[in-house]
Amino acid sequence: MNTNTALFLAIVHCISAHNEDLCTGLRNQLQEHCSLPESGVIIEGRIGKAGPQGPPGKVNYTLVQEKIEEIYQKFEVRMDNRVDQKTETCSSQIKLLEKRFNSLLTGCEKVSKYGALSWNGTGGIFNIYPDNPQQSIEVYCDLTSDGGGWTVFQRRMDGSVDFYRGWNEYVNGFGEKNKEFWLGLETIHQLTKNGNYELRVDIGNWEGERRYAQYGTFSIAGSNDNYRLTVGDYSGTAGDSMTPRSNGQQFTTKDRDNDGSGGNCAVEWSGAWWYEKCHVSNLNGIYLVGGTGATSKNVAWYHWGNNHVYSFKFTEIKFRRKQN
Ligand SMILES: [Ca+2]
Repeated sequence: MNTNTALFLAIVHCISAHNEDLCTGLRNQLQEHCSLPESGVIIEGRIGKAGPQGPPGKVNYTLVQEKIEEIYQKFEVRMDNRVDQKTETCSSQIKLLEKRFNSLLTGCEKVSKYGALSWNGTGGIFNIYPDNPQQSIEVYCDLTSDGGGWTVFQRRMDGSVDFYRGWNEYVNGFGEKNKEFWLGLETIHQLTKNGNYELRVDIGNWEGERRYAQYGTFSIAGSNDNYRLTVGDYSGTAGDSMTPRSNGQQFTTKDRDNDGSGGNCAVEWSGAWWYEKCHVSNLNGIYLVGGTGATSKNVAWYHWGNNHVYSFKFTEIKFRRKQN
């Protein structure tokens, strides 16, 4: 029987017995009992009699501190676990998104300037993922010329890089992609071996004029065929100085003679190119500041350059996947 029930029964009894004193006493008790605040409220002062006195003691603050630390550490571990769990879920989701995004960036035809690692106003350096969304290749993309989408594989602009190099360097590439460079025959082959590609050569002279040669047909064979060039279907303003002596030729360097000459055209003309016997273009030749005093060993483009005796200030060679 709880207190409330006992009091209720007592009141019923006192009313039926007409006992005034008992009723008053019970009423007071009931009032006191019912006016008690709800649980959880702190009451100032003591209610009811004090209990028996306990033995004298002292507070062990070290123990209290230890207990608090133990509780806090448990709490910290629980929080860390939750944060770790969340981080793991988030980073795996980010990786998945990255993979999906990368699988879209198969070449310079698919990138936008907002994804550039560095940007110079008309093009920039990008990571592309031609075969595998986890394996990138760093390339320079020209996103402006004739609608953009070009992968640049050669640039001359100031003579800061030596282009008179051997076979392995022409296979693997050299230079810096936002300055003077050669991307590498093997990379060019790998990036163009599937599908149809076109070629563009941009040339600038020392008088500030730019011209171009564009080719609707372009492919480069693999190493087993010494990166033989197929080029054709010319259009442009610079004249066609690729098809006549370079179409159908293997690549030749100073230490690897694959040309149609009795000697080595790369040695003879101080370059590295798809030489026949030998050339009407020599864009990897010696860089001559000012463009004069040339001897065909220079950066030559026969059909614009007053035969061979003009060395150009600027060249860029690039390819793009054809849309159909
Ligand atoms: Ca030869």
